[in-house]
Amino acid sequence: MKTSAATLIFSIVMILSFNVQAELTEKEKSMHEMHAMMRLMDNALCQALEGANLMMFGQMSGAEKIDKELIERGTAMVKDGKAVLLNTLAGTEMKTMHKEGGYNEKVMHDLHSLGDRMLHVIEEVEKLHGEALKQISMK
Ligand SMILES: [Cu+2]
Repeated sequence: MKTSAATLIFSIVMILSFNVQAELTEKEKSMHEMHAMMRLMDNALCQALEGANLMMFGQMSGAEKIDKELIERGTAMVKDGKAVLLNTLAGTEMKTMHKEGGYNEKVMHDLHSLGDRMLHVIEEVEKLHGEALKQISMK
């Protein structure tokens, strides 16, 4: 009798510990996914800012033939950086994560507000460069 009770208790403990392990693994998995998303967002922001610099340089370097290439390349980099940010924040992967749940709410909230600010930075840089270009062409 004692043996079967011990076996039953052992089985219950094992089942419970497996459940706890599964839950931890799920949380860890979503934390890794969010971390990967943040790396992608960091890279997209750097790319867009570097692109904006190329555009600005192309507008004022005076190397006519290369300027066109700098501006085109810069424009593509800004566009791509913004697209990567938007896709990370609201694309299929993010929608799936939200549907499945199990992630850390605070980290997810912070990730989205960081992403919104990154987009804002890119838009501000674009606006400033646009205004600078207008000032140059008015002279
Ligand atoms: Cu999210």
